[in-house]
Amino acid sequence: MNHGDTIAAIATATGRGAVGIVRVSGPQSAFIANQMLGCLPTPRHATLLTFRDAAGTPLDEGLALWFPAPHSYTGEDVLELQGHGGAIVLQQVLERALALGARLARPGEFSERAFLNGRFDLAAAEAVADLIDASSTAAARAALRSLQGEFSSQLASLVASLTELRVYVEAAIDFPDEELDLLADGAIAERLSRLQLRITVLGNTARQGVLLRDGVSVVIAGRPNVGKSSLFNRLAERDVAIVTDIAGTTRDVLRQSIQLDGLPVTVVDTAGLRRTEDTVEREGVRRAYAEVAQADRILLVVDDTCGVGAEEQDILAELPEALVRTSLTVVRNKADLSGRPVGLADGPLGPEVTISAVSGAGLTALSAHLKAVVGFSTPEAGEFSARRRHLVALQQATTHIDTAIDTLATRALELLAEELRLAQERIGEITGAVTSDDLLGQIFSGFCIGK
Ligand SMILES: Nc1nc2c(ncn2[C@@H]2O[C@H](COP(=O)(O)OP(=O)(O)O)[C@@H](O)[C@H]2O)c(=O)[nH]1
Ligand SMILES: [Mg+2]
Repeated sequence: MNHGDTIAAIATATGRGAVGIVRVSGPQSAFIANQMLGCLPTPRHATLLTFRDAAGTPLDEGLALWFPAPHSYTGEDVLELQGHGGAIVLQQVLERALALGARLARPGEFSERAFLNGRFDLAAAEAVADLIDASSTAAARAALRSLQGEFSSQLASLVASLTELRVYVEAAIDFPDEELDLLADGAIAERLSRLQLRITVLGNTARQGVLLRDGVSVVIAGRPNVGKSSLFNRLAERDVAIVTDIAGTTRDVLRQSIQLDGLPVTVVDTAGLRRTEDTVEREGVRRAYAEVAQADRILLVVDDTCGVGAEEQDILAELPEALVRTSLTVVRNKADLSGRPVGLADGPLGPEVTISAVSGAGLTALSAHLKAVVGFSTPEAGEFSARRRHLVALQQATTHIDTAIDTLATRALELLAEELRLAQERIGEITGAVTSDDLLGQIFSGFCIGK
């Protein structure tokens, strides 16, 4: 694909640095190189050259790299100028490239061109950004695997299976006389459920990738003085929040980013939930409820020497029922006083973890529980990064396959074909690849139509 214009940008981070890189991509790149460097550098070799302005005055000296199309990141002619990493010097080099006919690149435009030129698919392009934004080693490793095609290759194999199935079904529709009785031997049903299983497995791995990328938020809530801030400090592994035996100590919302075996978690400490006349504390309570409503997981801390009482029931009554049912863990704190054994148990409101925020007992069980409830397993080989939109698309694809399985019973081949097409389209949305022309090509080349 040919994008008429040439783009340029400073590719390194702003600020002082040992080196700074200006990147140019597009048809004008060779002209820009010749004008600035006085020559076109040998392809893919680092050449030490002087970068000059229009009058021939040196702007900087550094390595010039010339990547002729299509063997470059974008698939176009690319010039990379590695000079000194100063704001002014880089700006001058960039402006020279712009004066020579390039325009300033939009964010992500080099990667966008790489995708449009088929250098990688959409999922891999997204992984480029995820690798740069990775907030943990595990997340970075997963993004690199996606970038290298771990996710894409599995999607491609799903699409191949779907296409193959569609070829059969569409042929049966078009040539009923050929007696391609697909339904008789149950082969289609079996292939559909195998496919369904593969999408589900892929979705589960993708979910890990989403968790690694986005993390989860855990909000600590409860009435005053039960030990919320003490637990918060434990999880943060330092004294962030003020702990006293005075009710109403915490009024602001406090946040801390932590990691549980590579899972990024934002832990939120909140004001004790109670009715109060104090204006400041009341605002704290309002904010606390707002945080709880957005939490991936709520830790309702109770003082285990008192247990779950009327105050806790009042708090629960304020929360959406669905949230309580799906996202609540009761944390029984002060086990050192109550004498209850620490660890995970089932309770009337859902899971309960008994801990002592003061001694740290039960904290390991609490982290293990948190990882388990959000569906996070310790990163292992085969992991790749993914985004929520991928999960949504995979989920929609399974819905279409489900419907396809249902239509088998009615022998409505057109409906079956349509559901398969929609499932493939959803997966194609992940990779950015599917067009109906592709499919037609596949069908005609795979089947002997004239027969
Ligand atoms: N014995 C004991 N005391 C605790 C424990 N956790 C918190 N406390 C005490 O309970 C009081 C209130 O703690 P704090 O963390 O400020 O509670 P918050 O109001 O819920 O944030 C403080 O005096 C803490 O030292 C615990 O596990 N055991
Ligand atoms: Mg507190």
